[in-house]
This record gives sequence, C-alpha cells and structure tokens, in this order.
Amino acid sequence: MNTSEKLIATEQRLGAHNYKPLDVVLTRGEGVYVWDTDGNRYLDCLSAYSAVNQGHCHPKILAAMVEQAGRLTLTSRAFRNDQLAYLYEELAALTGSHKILPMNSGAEAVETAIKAVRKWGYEVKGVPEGKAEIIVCADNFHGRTLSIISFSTDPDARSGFGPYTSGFRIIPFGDAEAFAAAINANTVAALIEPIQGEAGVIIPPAGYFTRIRELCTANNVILILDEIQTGLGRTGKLLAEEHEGIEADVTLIGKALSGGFYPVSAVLSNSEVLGVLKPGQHGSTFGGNPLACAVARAALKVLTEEGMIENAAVMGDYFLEGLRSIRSNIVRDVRGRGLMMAIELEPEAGGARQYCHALKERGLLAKDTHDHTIRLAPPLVISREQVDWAVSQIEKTIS
Ligand code: IF1
Repeated sequence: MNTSEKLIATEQRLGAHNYKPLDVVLTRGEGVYVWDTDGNRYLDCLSAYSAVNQGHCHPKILAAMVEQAGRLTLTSRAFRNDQLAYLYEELAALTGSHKILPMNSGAEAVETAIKAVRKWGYEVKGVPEGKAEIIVCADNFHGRTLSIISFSTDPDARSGFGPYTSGFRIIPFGDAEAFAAAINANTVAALIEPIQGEAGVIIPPAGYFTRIRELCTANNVILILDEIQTGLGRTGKLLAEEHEGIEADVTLIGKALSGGFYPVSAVLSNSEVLGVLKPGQHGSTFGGNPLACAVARAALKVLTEEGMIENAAVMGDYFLEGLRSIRSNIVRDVRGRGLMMAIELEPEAGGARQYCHALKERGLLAKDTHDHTIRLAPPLVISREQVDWAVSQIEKTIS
C-alpha cells in the first residue's frame, strides 16, 4: 500500500462515514492547484465549496495569519481585542452594513440570524410570543444544525434527526407568488440563497428578488440572504444580490471570508435587527477572535485589491461560453453566474460521480451534486489559459 492507500484505509477504519470523498489525498495547495501525496497536480474546481475563492494558501493571507498567530489568537469576548474593530470597519465600508456579528461556521451565522429575527419579531414587529414564522425555500441548503435541517427538504440531511424545530414555512424557490401567498401577520423573515448551490446551481428567474424585496418591505418582513456560498466574489459581484440591484436586510457570509484558512462567518445587518441582541443573549468562544479577524481582514483585502471579483465575472463568462460550446449528447444543461457553474447531465448518462472520477484522472477536481450535476467553482484567481485547459479536459470527458 502506498501512503494515500494507507491514509484512506485508516480514515475508513476510524472515521465516521458521513462523507464519501473521491479517493484523492491532498497534501499541498497553491493558487488554483492542489497536489496529492503521490505528487500529482490537480486544478481545483471546487475551492472547498467556495471557501478558497482567493486561491490556496494565498501568501498575503498566510502572512497575516502567521503574524497574528504569533501575537494573540484568542481572548474570548469577555475582553476586547485590537483586530475586531478594524474588521467591523472594513466590512461595513465594503458592504454598507451598520451592524455586524462575527461567528465561525456558516451554520452558526444562519442560526444567529434566525435567533435575531425571531427576537425582532416579538420585540419590534409585535408578533405574539412563540408564533414567529420564517419563510424558506424547498431544496435549500443552509447548514447542518438541528434547526437548519428542520426546514431542509433533503431526506438525507433531515430524516432521523427529529424532533424538529418548528416555525418555518417552505415554499418553492423562484416563485414570487408562492412567496406572497405564504406571508401572514406572524411572518418575521425570509431566508433565501441568491442562487441555490447544493440544489445544483439553480438561478431564479430575473425579477424574482426584486419582487421578494418589494413584498418583504411592504409586509415588514426581514429579508435574509444566505450569501455564504454566493458571496465574496463567487458570482462576479461582491454579493450576488447586486445582480438584481437589491439589498437584503440581513446578509450572511462565511467560507471565503477567511480565504479558507480558518472558519470565520458573519451576520451583516442594519441596527434594528441585530440591535435586539443584548449582552448575554448570544455569543461564541471563538467568534470575533483576533486570529479570525486578522485572517478575514487579509482575505477581504486581497479579494478586492487583486481584482478577483472582476476576474470572476470575466472568467465566469468565458468558462460558461467554453462549456456551452462542448458538443455532447449527455449534457442536459449548462448554467452559472460568475465562477459558480454547473453541468447537468442527462439521467441516461449514469450519474455525475463517474464523470467527476474521470475528471480527477485527468487532473481536474470537481464535485457531483444530486446525482446528475457536476458543480464547477474554481478559485477566483483562475486565468484564461487555465480555463481553456479545464474546458478541454471536460470536453474530452463528456463528449
Ligand atoms: C457540507 C453543499 C456547498 C452553504 C450555504 C450555509 C452553509 C453552506 C449556502 C453552511 C455550506 C457546504 C457545507 C458542506 C457542503 C456544502 C455545500 F454541497 F451542501 F451545497 F457549499 F455547496 N449556507 N455548504 O452552502 O456553512 O456551516 O458548513 O460553514 O458537507 O456540509 P458551514
């Protein structure tokens, strides 16, 4: 057995089997590339589910992390640290938000938003205690905690984990009239992904979010956009909401907020919603720690200063054009926005996973989702030549 076979065997023996990864054991990353323990190089077209937007091991984020790690890593929020204020300032300047709450994982940001809008509902909107409702969409993905999976429509994510948290109303994604019909006097918020990632990169019809925004404003409903995957440049804009020219009341970011170095998430909001949380009512040991803040500051800086968002827009268009030019009788649809892309295969093709395996053999890492869809999301630093190479490998694999 070589090293990777040994490591895989140990994982199989000792680890919980809650994942079924491709059998590639990675040991090093740089920019758009990662290397396995046998020295093979791969173009990463997953970017750790869009957490590595800035490219693997970005030297400036690395330097910020190492510098801060040698100085101060964690104080808890019982005391203050000298990095948090700067992160607040920089995030506020970038996004226009007035209040920020730092957490660690994406799911924690979602949970935080749910808690805040419920409390807002009772204290500000005047919803009777215990009656708050939040509208969510079918086929959503917002994380793995109990409250979040309580409103999942994916049986794998939800089944067997009850009893569930109540207070969620599920409607179809992309259907503004269903949304209008679901609002009632107890509706405190709507929680929506701008583009559904796990569902297979589902882009709602044009005008959908404009209408959702109008309905939320008219009915005093908080619009929460989960930009944990779509945010921070992935779709060719800082936030995906910009594609429709709307503004959420609460925006959730995570993943690429640290460039993949560390779990950092945040709830961005106006003063009214996050203002309901008073000392002692919410928190986290690691949320807002100085190491996380220093890493996030560097991750945001390189994202904007190095033109990664613009590159995602240009390379996303170019990549999609390349994918659409592939002649193949097993492709049902090619879709995407910026560098968040998917190839949906015909059901007769026999499943996307075998194609992801074949792509791996050609040196390209991608992830299947929902049986028939290959998801593509390379780091935002990808070049034209690298897109050309990726498209040619994909063409050889599926045509
Ligand atoms: C897993 C998918 C991606 C997210 C959105 C919140 C979270 C996520 C829109 C939670 C997380 C991940 C987690 C990962 C698989 C994955 C995923 F395949 F499920 F759909 F990215 F595409 N909101 N997405 O996409 O963030 O708590 O994980 O930090 O295996 O669970 P987290």
